[in-house]
Amino acid sequence: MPAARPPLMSEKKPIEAYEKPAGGWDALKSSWHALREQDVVMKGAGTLLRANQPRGFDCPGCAWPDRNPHSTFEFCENGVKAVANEATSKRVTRAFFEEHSVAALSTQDDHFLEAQGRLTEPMAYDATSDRYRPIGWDEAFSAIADALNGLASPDEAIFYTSGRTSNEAAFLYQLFVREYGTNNLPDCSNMCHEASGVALTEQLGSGKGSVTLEDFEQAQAIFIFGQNPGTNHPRMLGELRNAARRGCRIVAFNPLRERGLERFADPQSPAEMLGGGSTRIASEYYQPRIGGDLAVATAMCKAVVESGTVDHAFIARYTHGFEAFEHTLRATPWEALERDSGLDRAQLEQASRTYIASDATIVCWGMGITQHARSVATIQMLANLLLLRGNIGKPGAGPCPVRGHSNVQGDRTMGIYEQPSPAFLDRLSAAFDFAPPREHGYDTIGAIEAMHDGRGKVFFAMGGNFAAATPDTARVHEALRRCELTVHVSTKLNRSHLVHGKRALILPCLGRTEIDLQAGGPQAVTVEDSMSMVHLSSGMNPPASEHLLSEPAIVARLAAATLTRSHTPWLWLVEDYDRIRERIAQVIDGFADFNTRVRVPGGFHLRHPGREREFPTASGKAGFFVHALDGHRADGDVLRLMTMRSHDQYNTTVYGLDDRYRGVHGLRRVCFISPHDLQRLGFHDGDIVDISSVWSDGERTVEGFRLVEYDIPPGCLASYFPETNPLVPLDHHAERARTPASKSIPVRLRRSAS
Ligand SMILES: Nc1nc2c(c(=O)[nH]1)N[C@H]1C(S)=C(S)[C@@H](COP(=O)(O)OP(=O)(O)OC[C@H]3O[C@@H](n4cnc5c(=O)[nH]c(N)nc54)[C@H](O)[C@@H]3O)O[C@H]1N2
Ligand SMILES: Nc1nc2c(c(=O)[nH]1)N[C@H]1C(S)=C(S)[C@@H](COP(=O)(O)OP(=O)(O)OC[C@H]3O[C@@H](n4cnc5c(=O)[nH]c(N)nc54)[C@H](O)[C@@H]3O)O[C@H]1N2
Ligand SMILES: [Mo]
Repeated sequence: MPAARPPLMSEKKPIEAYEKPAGGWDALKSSWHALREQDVVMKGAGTLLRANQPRGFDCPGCAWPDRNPHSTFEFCENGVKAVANEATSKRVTRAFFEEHSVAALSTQDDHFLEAQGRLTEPMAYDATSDRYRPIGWDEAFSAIADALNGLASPDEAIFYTSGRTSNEAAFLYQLFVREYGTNNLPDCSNMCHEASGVALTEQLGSGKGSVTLEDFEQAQAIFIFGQNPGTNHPRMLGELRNAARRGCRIVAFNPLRERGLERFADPQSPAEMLGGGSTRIASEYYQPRIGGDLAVATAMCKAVVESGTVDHAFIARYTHGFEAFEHTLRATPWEALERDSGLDRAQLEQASRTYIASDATIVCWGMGITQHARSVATIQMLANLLLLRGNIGKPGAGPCPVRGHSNVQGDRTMGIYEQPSPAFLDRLSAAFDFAPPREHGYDTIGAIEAMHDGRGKVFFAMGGNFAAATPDTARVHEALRRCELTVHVSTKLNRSHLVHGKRALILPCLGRTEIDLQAGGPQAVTVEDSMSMVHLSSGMNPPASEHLLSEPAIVARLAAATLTRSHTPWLWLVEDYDRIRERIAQVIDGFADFNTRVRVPGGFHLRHPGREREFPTASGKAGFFVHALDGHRADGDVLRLMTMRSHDQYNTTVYGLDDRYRGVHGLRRVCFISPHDLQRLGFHDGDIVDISSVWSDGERTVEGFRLVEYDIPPGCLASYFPETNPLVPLDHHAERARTPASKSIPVRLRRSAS
């Protein structure tokens, strides 16, 4: 008998505290494991060397910008996982779908679905056999065209986008959707950094971050709120390490002590790898309660004002609203700030002193800030804090919302937005000779409501996993099932293919790592990172299957099939993506000479007016905004649950079952809880509980979560998404931005019955 294959990683207990720094040898081991598991060891090495290189592809992992384009390969464990899972040797073929009914596949978890490999040909759902069956591309496009043209109004169709879509595909896609006649363009941004866009646009006149990587070299202090870069933006740790080593203060606010924010051993530093050393990242680490950041930021603003260290010249010249803001701060009692933040006055004052002592400060934030009811207020308070000391439009300073998907920022720039501005539509109309719809479309929550109550009948998704990523899972599934037709352009099998409309199609597409061959030769696409750098991405692996089409080609062929009277030369445009870029240059600000500028290694930077202290708001100035506190009350047995990412997942894509830095191995249904709450509620570490959210329209429950005693503030719980998405009520979302409040779900725990 052949010997069993030895385990690649040492056998771990399910829960075992991780004492090492982030990164280090374990990051290399885990990367190697990912490559081996996907059977891409040989191809993988070559593939990885082309990640984020001038003539290579943009890593499909996160939106963190690339370092110097001429530098060597930047190692990133989770980038390796993202690439390995796209470049995998595994395939989902027609035989796979023949073997497994949709009902059978529906019993499998997200890890299983992802592990099946790349989709290989277009498939259509057949209700009689409950199976997906092969369909030709032409037949698929004409089926979608017929469904779209058969609707009573174009507003009955919904076109979702996830943030991996290239600029070229996104531009064509929004053009197609608007020529077809609707602005129903919800996207993953609606669930992600929408609150940042809403808050900053109103306040500073641009919804994007203003800093670049050079600012990270010049900052004297970097504040990081509600973000876990060790897992979600590992390349950011390199910047933080360099900053820490040159004496920049790094201050973290997070209910959990995330290892990547504490200590990092850089896999690219021989001294740290061989010498066993590491670098301390955060010089100060505060653990506010979940949702306590509005109070934290308010307290810091108060401390600045009361210490008399505001930048009066900056405030007088560039801002409005300071007097009212100052007045409110002085009137806000410290007790309220302590109660709401979960930090004591000494901690809040210490953080403020660090802020005041720095002449150049960056404030970063992630989902721990945006996915709350008061997220817009919190972000505006963080921006108030920056404005108080003129921390924008000078080297080493500014707001830095750290985006998620690798091109989520670019997709918005290209017009993937349900609320397009009249000026944008005017330019689109002039360049393409049609009358775009002016009425705003559905965002993600609006789309779910519309499909649920019958106003939305066709759902088309350019990437992503709508059925799993959205809140209120039961409601969303019902909504998708009520659709006449659901269509997914995808690389991998996921839940959204199994929770489908009466008719359903899967359209498999090329990934970033693959050669995109069109009539005009191999094509490159472009993306925009979190710091507004636009650059080229070209794949070099042969496509996973000969039947795949590129995303731009899918849009063009669908448009040609659907819009029989369009003046746009769809098929001609996709023969050579330079032609698409020429059209982008005509319509989108900042893209003049696009084809030339993007060919300079490293690409080009899109101007951010705030960098020059220009604030194109209604008043022409940056604004101070007053926001009342939440008025936090301890609420008996109701706790606040945040739903976040493990180290082994990419959003709804589950790569593995470990969360190394948090010491979890082989399981995902865990719930971190403080020793205080365990005792108070009569539970023990290891107990299995059901979690129910407490909402006006009743309870939503997920079952069988293992309680893990953890260093987390009392009243706070943490679990992974998407297992907990059924708990998020659809109407529990950010004021104005409508980002689902998936970081502050009010819940009760109950011991599981079995
Ligand atoms: N490997 C990998 N990389 C990714 C992703 C992935 O899933 N895997 N996803 C991508 C995407 S789309 C995004 S948006 C980003 C997400 O990157 P992050 O913004 O880091 O997302 P989360 O994992 O949700 O982590 C949120 C962090 O906020 C903290 N937090 C939660 N609530 C609060 C709060 O109320 N206050 C404070 N101060 N902190 C809080 C949590 O403890 C956690 O550390 O990552 C991108 N990169
Ligand atoms: N509870 C809770 N819910 C959340 C969050 C949370 O923190 N907590 N985070 C929210 C956030 S920040 C986001 S961004 C959303 C993410 O929402 P989505 O973007 O909708 O979801 P993903 O899981 O990133 O999508 C994964 C799928 O994308 C497809 N895919 C991968 N690469 C490509 C490609 O190149 N082209 C195409 N066409 N398809 C591709 C694959 O089929 C894969 O299965 O989830 C949100 N939901
Ligand atoms: Mo995101």
